[in-house]
Amino acid sequence: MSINKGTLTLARYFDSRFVLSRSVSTAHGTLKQIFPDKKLTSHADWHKFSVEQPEEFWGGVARSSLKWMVPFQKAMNCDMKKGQFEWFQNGKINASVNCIDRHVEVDPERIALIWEKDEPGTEEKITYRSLFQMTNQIANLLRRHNVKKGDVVALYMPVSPLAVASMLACSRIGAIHNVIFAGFSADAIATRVQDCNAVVLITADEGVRGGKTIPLKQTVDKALGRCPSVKNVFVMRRTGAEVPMATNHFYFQDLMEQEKSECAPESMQSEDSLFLLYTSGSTGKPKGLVHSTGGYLTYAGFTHKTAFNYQVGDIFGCVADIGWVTGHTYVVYGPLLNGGASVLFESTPTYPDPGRYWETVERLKISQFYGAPTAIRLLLRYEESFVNKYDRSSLQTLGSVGEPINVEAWEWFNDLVGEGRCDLVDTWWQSETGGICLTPRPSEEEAEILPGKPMRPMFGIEPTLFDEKGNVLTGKGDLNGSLCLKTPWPGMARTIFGDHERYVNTYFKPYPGYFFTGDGGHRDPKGYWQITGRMDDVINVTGHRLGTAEVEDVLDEHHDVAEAAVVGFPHPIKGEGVYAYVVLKEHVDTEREVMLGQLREMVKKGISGFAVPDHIQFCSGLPKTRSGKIMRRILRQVAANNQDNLGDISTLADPGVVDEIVKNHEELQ
Ligand code: 6R9
Repeated sequence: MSINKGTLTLARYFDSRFVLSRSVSTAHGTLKQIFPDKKLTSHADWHKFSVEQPEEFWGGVARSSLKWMVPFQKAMNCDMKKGQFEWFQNGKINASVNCIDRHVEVDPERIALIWEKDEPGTEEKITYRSLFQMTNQIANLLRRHNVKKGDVVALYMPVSPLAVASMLACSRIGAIHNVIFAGFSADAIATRVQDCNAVVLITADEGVRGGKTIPLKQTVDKALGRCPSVKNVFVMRRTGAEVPMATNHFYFQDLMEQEKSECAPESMQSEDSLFLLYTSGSTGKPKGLVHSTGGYLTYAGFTHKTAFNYQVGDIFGCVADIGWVTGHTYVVYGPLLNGGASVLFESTPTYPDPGRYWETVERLKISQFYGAPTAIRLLLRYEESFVNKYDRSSLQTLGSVGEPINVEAWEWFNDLVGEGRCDLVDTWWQSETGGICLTPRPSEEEAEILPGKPMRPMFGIEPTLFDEKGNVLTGKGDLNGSLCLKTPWPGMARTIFGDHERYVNTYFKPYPGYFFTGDGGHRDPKGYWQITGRMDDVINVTGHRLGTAEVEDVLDEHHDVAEAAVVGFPHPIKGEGVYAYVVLKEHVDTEREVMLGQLREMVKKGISGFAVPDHIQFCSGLPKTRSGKIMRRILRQVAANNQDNLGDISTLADPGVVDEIVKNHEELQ
């Protein structure tokens, strides 16, 4: 039986949820409502329609799912060759109105956010009415401090309702938010703030994670000297710790209280920027990806609803930090656009013990649980009782994101956590794509879901593989190649802040007419998709993207280091670990252990703890081609303990360095 829960009151829905069965084909039900004249029945037909007529498809979705202040005239005007995209031309819209006001009008007491704080059992629930109030107060506060449409506001905050309200407050007044992950170092904050010229920085006295406090304000203070664009700093009280305050630093909540709880929303062009988010690329400097308003919102809301079969009344539990794109799209924008209740998870998977996720599922009655494979791989090492002792009957869909999920982790998640009765969706996407692009659901009701593969394209997405020569791979066999996307979709990033040329060169030049993802892909004879890993010098450590060049740049700064090369290697929990090869200058007599400590500390200070190399190997030279290019392939093989399989090394300028590297590596093990 298929029911439309949107027509039930919340109370009735909660009474009836375990009696009524859910239909996995809700996505198709939604599409039938949007396009009543289309006589399409199969998933394949709907998908074909979405990629062959993207203008009609996305126009219909955007019109029916969002509130427009001025309706758009033309749904799309895109040129994949030039990397130019315009969605919902001349339409005017405000993100905060769509995420909050619409729901306050119909059901102000509905829960919008559940703040799952670090200490279990201390959660706070925030209604749409109170989210509206907080957001409007912050919006007024920002305006009072001269923040204007188009200005950038940087956030360095713990996962919290005030962080969400700050993001939405920016959108209310047309400012662009730039959330910086609250685990990044002062140097990383400074680089990002300098790049985007943020005028305000919002932070907290301290963060709290896993029973420990994190000195956020102190870290910000170390960065501020290098951030002349920042005129004011607002400090949220999270722990109440005493922190130094300069004359332009203000306690956030104190000032908010003095503001009115209504603020007229700015009417934004669909293409105006909603946010910036920095992500690692294959060169040292992180890229500030820019996301649009109308297009991003359309894609965030639609993919959240369809990939997870989200329906009003469900409690959506995405445990990602808001500092990553997953937090933006599936903690904040997706759930709120759909009038949902979203969990803000402040803690860690093992605090106070490895049962934390499942205890939270039981206590909050989470319906969709969305997390990262690295956490699953960590948890599956503990006894099953950490899962079994909690009631998980509220769970309907499980999701995985951030890196490939290996079969063992998939099976543990699916069979033990989900008791084999939930859909487990391995979702592939990127900061660049704005939302999920490959996912087993939506699909035909009862369609098979196989372990460890995102399997199927989202509506509007047309994955394509290329071989090394730049030819499209076709045929029904097993295909491996460079993964590109053919049809434009509204959620894609529009540019790299301040460097449109880098955007075009990175994503649209490698395969003209296609968006290049940077990932390798595999398509099996049944047509199911799988990701084989990055094709560039980006590695994935505990689900965090890290450019090897970023780490190299930091190591190179050490006065005794002549050269460094960093590669990833397979790591049982982190997915990939960081392996650094370091060549010291001549006549360096610093002790090895001291040097190791200094290098590790530099990476922690320069980037963040997760970037610190697991192994640092000193060597007298790096394997290079005659033209001076480092042969990373060899370094990767050695780091992965595959030294017997180095392939052709005849093109090296000095093959002798390889013997030394292999020997030293073996001694390190
Ligand atoms: C959403 C997010 C993007 C990169 C991406 C790919 C890897 C993400 C994956 C996956 C295999 C999945 N990735 N999801 N690999 N299977 N389900 O993670 O964005 O931080 O930008 O990272 O992560 O390599 O290119 P982002």
